Amino acid sequence: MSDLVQLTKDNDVAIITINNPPVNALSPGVPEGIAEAIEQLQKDGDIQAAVLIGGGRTFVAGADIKEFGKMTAGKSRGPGLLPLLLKIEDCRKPLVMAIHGTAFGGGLELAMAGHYRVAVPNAQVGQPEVKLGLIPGAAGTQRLPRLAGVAKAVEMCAEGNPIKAQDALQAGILDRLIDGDLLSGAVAFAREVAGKPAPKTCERKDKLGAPEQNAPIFAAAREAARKKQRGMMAPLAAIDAVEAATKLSFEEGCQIEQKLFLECLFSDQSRALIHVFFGEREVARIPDIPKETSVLPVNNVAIVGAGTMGGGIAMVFANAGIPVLLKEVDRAALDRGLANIQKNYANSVKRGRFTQQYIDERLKLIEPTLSFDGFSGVDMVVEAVFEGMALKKEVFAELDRVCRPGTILATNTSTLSIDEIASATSRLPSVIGTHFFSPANVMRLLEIVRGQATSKEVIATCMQLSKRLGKIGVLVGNCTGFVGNRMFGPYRREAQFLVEEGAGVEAVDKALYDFGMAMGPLATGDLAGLDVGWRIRKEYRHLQKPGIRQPFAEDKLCELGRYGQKTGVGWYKYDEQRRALPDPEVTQLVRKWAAEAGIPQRQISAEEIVDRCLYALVNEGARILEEGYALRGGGPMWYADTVGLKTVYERIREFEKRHDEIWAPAPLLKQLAEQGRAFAEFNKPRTATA
Ligand code: 3H9
Repeated sequence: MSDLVQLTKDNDVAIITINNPPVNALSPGVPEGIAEAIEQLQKDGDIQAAVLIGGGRTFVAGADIKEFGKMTAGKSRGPGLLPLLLKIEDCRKPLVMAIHGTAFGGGLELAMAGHYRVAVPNAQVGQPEVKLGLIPGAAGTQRLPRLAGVAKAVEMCAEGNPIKAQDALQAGILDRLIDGDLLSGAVAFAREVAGKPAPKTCERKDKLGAPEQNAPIFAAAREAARKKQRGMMAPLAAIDAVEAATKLSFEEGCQIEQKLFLECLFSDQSRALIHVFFGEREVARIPDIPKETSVLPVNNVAIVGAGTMGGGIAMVFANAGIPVLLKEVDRAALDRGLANIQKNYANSVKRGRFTQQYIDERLKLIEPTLSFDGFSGVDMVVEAVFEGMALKKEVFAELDRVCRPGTILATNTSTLSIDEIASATSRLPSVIGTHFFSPANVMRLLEIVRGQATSKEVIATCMQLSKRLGKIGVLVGNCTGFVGNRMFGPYRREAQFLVEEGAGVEAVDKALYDFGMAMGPLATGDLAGLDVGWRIRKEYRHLQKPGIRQPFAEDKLCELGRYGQKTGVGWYKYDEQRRALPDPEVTQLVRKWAAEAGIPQRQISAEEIVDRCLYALVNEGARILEEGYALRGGGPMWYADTVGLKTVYERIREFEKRHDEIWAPAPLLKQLAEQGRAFAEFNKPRTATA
């Protein structure tokens, strides 16, 4: 038998254990090992029943995602799960699936092919394939509705969110929860059912519902998928596959599922989402900071500044169960900050994201203060005051005085030099950037900015902390705007230029929304606050090269007090529910300013809008990669690779001819395009980040 699967005996019960760390994925060798174990236990006259369990931290977290790339490249025919699952279901001796950790994707499909399922209370089950642009491909869409009913199966397969063991028990996916030792509980359960006929999930029909009951479920799910997972093909395919389960035989339903699974597997969407899955894990790998690097404890934190960012960051820590001391300079600002936090939490309760009890517990973790008293007792400070170097240095000098040695001193600056901020302290190795994106309690990206002298322990701690906070921590180098805002700058610059050249505000946003962005760039500016960029531009105005075109519309909107959502007007005007409405006044103003600046007005196509905004991102991204401020390329670089770098390069050259040196192609882009290569192949010795 393969090393990945072991067969042992507890008297009359066979125990199959999968040992494929870290998550017992169904990699090559695992399905074969399970099949062999089933054959052996069938032949063994002493065996009356069997248990299948995962070794280590979890049951089976799914098919091996690495195999999908091999399948699309024609190098693998896939894990061959369907025949294995039929073999399990046909086994004459009852087979009990014992679940701890996560039974996800192929893991849940495996479990559902067993005759019974038991789990520890903190286990989770789910069909998360849609998050990879896929649908369950081993009869999950056929067995799940048979166990849990159509509505639950549609929800789980189309949305991809896991459910807890207790809910799974209620839904009929599990047969029993086991308190205490899972294996002993599962073996005892197996003895209870030994000798009885083994129920087959595929033969059940009692939960498949009637067409008139099912039709509204499918219709509502399709509508929700079109809205919430806009443009994604997998959720709709998952709904189609579950619908097939209600209309066709099990075998025919499986065939439909296979066809849809393969369509999704060979799509660009799934390729991109699988890239994201591994990318989000790859970011944890930093060449000069090995996994074993020691980390510092972070059991409590202090935050300086209770504005939009400080308040959001306080919520992030509180949500992770970490007590927060939240400091402001005066009572009014502190009260405003706390009121905002309460309002945000109240909204989450309204939307059903959190319960009132959860919120009450979080709020207890946030202790407001007007002084630095208590800062000597915290493990980490996050500074989130206004974006100005003089102020930041003042705060850090004070932190240096009041914090005990070893406290991590982090700044939430979005653009300023970490090294210069650190120079206000006597402890350069403890200073780091932790740049949260607005709204901090929602956005998943957390840039961790490495200063020249930041210690490896402090970096490793912040990287680990980001996971605890539910963020994707990405280590970046200390350049102006770091990586996120440095790329975002040219993207939003082009959005403004386009409006100044005659494109409508809504036309710019719509083009990028239709492309697939969650929001258009101008609406995003309104959400984050136009004054943030305005303040930063003022700080850096002295660095601007004379004679280079600069966007002016947002600065002028800010001069009129139009900061975006927070003032009720920005690029758009906002109603009570913060819904954006077109504002003809903005159009008139921009046309007037453009005339004053002598900018000729013209019709601009959606294609040009998308190309200019996205290729501005790509061009800047190429510079950042080449300069070593990012360790690896991200989403825009992946997109450029899919378009083909030669095409991207040529289009950028066109823009350069029309708009001058701001569009000069990045040397790395030019080089890769000429060599017929892609950003994914670029692997440069690291400088600023490692
Ligand atoms: C599927 O099953 C299709 C089926 O219908 C069948 C079709 C025929 N494969 O996230 P972590 C790696 S599709 C390969 O840091 P955590 C991961 O890359 C699949 N590798 O830990 C990482 O590697 P490294 C459906 C996988 O504790 C390491 O394991 N299943 C897989 O925060 C640890 O992962 C899913 O979509 C995998 N399936 O979270 C589940 N899963 O250390 C995807 C993980 O080298 N996985 N790895 O960076 C997850 O959601 C989380 O990993 C999990 C653990 C919750 C399991």
